[in-house]
Amino acid sequence: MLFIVDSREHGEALRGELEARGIPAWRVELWGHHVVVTPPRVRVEGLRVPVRAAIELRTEYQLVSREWKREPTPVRIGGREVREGRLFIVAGPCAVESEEQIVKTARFVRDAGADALRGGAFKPRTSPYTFQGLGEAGLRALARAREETGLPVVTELMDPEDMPLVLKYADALQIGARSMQNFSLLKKLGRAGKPVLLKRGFGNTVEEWLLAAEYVALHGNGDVVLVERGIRTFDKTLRFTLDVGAIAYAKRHTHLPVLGDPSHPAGDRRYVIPLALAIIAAGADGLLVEVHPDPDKALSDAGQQLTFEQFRELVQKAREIARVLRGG
Ligand SMILES: [Mn+2]
Repeated sequence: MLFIVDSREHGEALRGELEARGIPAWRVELWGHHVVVTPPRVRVEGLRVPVRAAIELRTEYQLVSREWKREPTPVRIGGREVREGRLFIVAGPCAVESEEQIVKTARFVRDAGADALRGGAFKPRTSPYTFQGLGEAGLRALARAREETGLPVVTELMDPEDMPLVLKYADALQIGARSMQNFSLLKKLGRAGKPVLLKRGFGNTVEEWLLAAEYVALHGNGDVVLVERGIRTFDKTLRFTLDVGAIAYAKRHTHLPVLGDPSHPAGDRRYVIPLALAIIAAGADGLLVEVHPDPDKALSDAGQQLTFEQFRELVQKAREIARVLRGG
């Protein structure tokens, strides 16, 4: 149940009243609303505190539902905005490998039309023997690339203990597929004070993904961008199966911006552009895509990172598709 109230004071009073009745309640200030939240399907009658609206949702996720907040939520990253009706493109290498590599990539993707720079400094790798990322040196290189280009920086946070360090350098925190249900991490993100790009786990349902976003919002951070990046299915032709239906569904059922990552489901750079166009056609607000100055020599995900030339082609086609479908 969601209660919209007029002020922080009314919110506190209502939370107190609910808790006195044995009903767990959270008070949050999100998207310009004072909201008190209880678990779904709780029946409350005869409240003393004045409420502007009491909203019963049909879904387990409540705050992120579009059922009560019809207008889409824009999310600011650095000086830019991810929002409905305009493509937001985050581009950069899978991993930061050197300052030279990240600055070179940042310059190119900015000139080609990217809105933000991505690059991993802490890499979740399947094998413990492969490149694990440069750590803080990688974060410093990202900050250098931001200085050079003005592009805001998006990078993955894996370990909750690294949050203060990553926050020092990043404009937005990416939560990887493997961390999507790290609930203690999700709760901490509520107090991060910076936007979160929440990737869907490759073994997770859409509802689990939206409930992960609900965790972050319920703990105080409404700046969440959902990212579909492919799931595991019986089919092994491409690396993962891009779930375009999940994008259309998330756009309809939540008010949060939705991006798609065409690189990880493709696993092969020849398929990245077609998947990117499908992501946009399905209604996503933008892309998170891997680009490398010399992909064959990349230290991670070599096969799927786009060349500079391919990225230029992608941006052109992506903007054309967006224009045809929604005029922007
Ligand atoms: Mn990667």
